[in-house]
Amino acid sequence: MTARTKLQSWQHLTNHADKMKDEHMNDLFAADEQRFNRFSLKVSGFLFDYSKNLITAETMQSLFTLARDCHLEEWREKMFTGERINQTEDRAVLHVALRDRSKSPLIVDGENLTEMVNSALEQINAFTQRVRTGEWLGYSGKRISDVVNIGVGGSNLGPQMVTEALKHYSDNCVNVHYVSNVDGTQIADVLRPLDPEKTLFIISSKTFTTTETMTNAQTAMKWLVASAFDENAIAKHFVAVSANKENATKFGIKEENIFDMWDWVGGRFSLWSAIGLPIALDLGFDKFIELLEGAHEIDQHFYNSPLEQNMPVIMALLSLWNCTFLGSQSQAILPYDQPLHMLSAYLQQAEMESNGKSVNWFGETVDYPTVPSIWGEIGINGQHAFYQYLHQSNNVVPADFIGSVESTTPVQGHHDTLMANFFAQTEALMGGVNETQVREDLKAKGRTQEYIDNVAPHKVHKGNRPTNTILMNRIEPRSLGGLIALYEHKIFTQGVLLQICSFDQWGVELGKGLANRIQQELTQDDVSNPHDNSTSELIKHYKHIKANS
Ligand code: G6Q
Repeated sequence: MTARTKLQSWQHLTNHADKMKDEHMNDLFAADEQRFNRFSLKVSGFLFDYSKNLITAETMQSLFTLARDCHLEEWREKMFTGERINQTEDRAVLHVALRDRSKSPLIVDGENLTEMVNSALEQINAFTQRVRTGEWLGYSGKRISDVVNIGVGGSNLGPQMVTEALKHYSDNCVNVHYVSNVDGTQIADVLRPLDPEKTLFIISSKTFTTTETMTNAQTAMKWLVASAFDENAIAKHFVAVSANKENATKFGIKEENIFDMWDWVGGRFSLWSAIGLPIALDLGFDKFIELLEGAHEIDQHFYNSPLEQNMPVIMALLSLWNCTFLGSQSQAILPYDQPLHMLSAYLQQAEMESNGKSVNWFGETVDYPTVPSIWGEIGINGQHAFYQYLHQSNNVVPADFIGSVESTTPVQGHHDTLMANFFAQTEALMGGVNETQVREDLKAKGRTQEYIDNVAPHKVHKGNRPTNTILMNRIEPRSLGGLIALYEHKIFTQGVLLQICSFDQWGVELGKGLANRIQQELTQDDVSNPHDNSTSELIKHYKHIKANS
């Protein structure tokens, strides 16, 4: 047994889950008229309804007891005060400091992080203004019209998701593009319509060693120099965001064009740092600050609220309940706002890279499932595709439904149709339709008994499928900042509950190393490394076709 499974509260929840598996939410709703009030929360413009989970007051009480047994409040304090809670990399975890504009000093290892953050924000502000007002000019004296962010993973997904979500707030001073894939098709497609004289590149890489990003950056530099016929043009068209100034400078980026980031900011939590530069360029610095402020409001809520009233804590406890105790293996993220179309891809990285691990803080293999796989799509599109599985498959997939009262782009007659679906789906997933109802319905429609007997079993929806509803007023920089922060703190909380090191990513590092080794084999005839039979044959086939085509 591991430390977690030895806890009395954990064991109690295991037994309680066995009993709850026989319950149906329809009965729980019927027995309690106050169920919504009991299991919902309003914070900073977010309404969080978690009443459509297979829970009772006892379940929640037991989960809060478990959180206290796991010393969640103490871990929360450690994060906010800069203790080195990223154990395997021996680093503090302080993305919350990036959005704290209070100016009160935060001293970590003798350095005042608040000062560092504020001066980095000033640098972002000054640069953003120069580009957006046309003071920053390209090599031929033209103003910048297009910005291409080159980066991958944490140096791409956050800024791109936010740019997409807030594109209706852009004044189109500049057009922002993203290149993350080393497949040359992507950079070729992005660069084709662009004018090198008016294009600015941001090379975003915390380590400045990531092969995909370095390869794309080199291609971008060649593209620029082929037009400018002068390497001096690079200084006017390339900036970098990196914690590795030395590598960025060696690569050819001028020191004054490098924006700092720090080892206490994890890649997947970095959009609040200069990694968010494309967001500031697209929307203007003020809106970037609103995004940070929205996140800070939720940071304060998470830091100061008791566990029972704490939205991210409850989100994490429900995920633990549904997955670790009730056995669901995946979770769907289903935004109904079109602007949030990249949210599930973003959260997939945030949650799965953070907690998709099977060894605890002490290096022991855990004896419980950790986090579910995260997947999803825009809800309406999903309804006409995979919702069949959500309603009637054997696997229960808990889902987060995320929607807004107002559309960012109101078009007569659309939003109520969208939201009618939003509400209908969680109702159907919870309530289902039993066989008696199906038979009565078919009978009322005048179907024959034979038809009813054949079809009825196929039309039964068992329901009892857990969903959370997050209802916002509207997508805007502040609310989006808050929404992301809610999930970040959910992820932190899950890590503490599961005793998982949430802030490293050794699984990502392994792939990076292996690819570098194989790349030598693909590009040099005399290099051949030992591999398993399958990998050797695949490489052989690739090289053979390539050599003969
Ligand atoms: C995020 C991960 C990973 C990382 C990318 C890019 O938390 O560490 O997704 O962001 O591998 O790394 P660089 O920013 O160092 O290029």
